[in-house]
Amino acid sequence: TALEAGLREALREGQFLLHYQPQISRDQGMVGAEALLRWEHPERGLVSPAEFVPVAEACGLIVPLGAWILRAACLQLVEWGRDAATAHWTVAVNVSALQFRHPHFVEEVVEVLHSTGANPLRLKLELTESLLLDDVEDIIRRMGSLRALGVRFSLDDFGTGYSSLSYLKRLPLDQLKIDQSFVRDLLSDPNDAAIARTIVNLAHSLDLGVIAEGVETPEQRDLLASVGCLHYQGYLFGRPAPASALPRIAAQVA
Ligand code: G
Ligand code: G
Ligand code: MN
Ligand code: NA
Repeated sequence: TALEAGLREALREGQFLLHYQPQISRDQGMVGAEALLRWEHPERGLVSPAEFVPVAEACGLIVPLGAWILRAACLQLVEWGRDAATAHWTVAVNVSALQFRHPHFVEEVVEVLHSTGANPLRLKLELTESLLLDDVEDIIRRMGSLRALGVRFSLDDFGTGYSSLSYLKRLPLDQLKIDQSFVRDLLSDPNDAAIARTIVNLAHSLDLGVIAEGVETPEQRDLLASVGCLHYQGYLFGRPAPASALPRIAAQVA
């Protein structure tokens, strides 16, 4: 298709870039950022990944594109590592299920970490529950290999997918990410508040961290804090933006 050809050209011509959205700890200020892919199209301007990631997945381009994303995010980590004020920041990278189950995924991550010199302890991979539709034993093995290097895992869009509790217990995860659909109406919908509380309690009982996404108001943040969620991401703190926007946000939440 035309979009597919456009994506291949974009990768060749360097039209992709990463934006970063801050991740905030109530007690420690900014602790990292999620990398979010953008396509700077020569005519259309910034194109949302919601529009093209599914196409990149369908045509297999997500594999080389995913490798580019990982490398760019690791180079950013190295950049942050040069400054004492930012050296502790983590970067969270979205990995599509298709990319994760590619036979060379683990080697690819190892190669990118090695060639960029990024600290694996600062790299967090965001996986979605759709991953669990595949061979779970194999997924666990792959996660284990990367975790042995220090790489951490967050389960994105949590609560919207297929997780069974038995899988959750077995996956070597570090964090659950409460989906923004539960945060949006937190103050008006008692069901959402109950779901958020349940996810937080589940995370704590499994000894996992928990972060809420889509936090747009102080009231949402406070309600989340009252049920024990102390990490946040959302427009309240900052929209996805070039890395150069992060220091000012970090100073504001310090
Ligand atoms: O940031 P934004 O709202 O535009 O992201 C839209 C969707 O695209 C989200 O579901 C997000 O997870 C996905 N996405 C953003 N960046 C990446 C990326 O680097 N890799 C993958 N696989 N998906 C991404
Ligand atoms: O699927 P994933 O969770 O990776 O994608 C996150 C998406 O949520 C991105 O498209 C990002 O731009 C968007 N996003 C981030 N913060 C907020 C927020 O506070 N409100 C809303 N509505 N969307 C957000
Ligand atoms: Mn994500
Ligand atoms: Na999400």
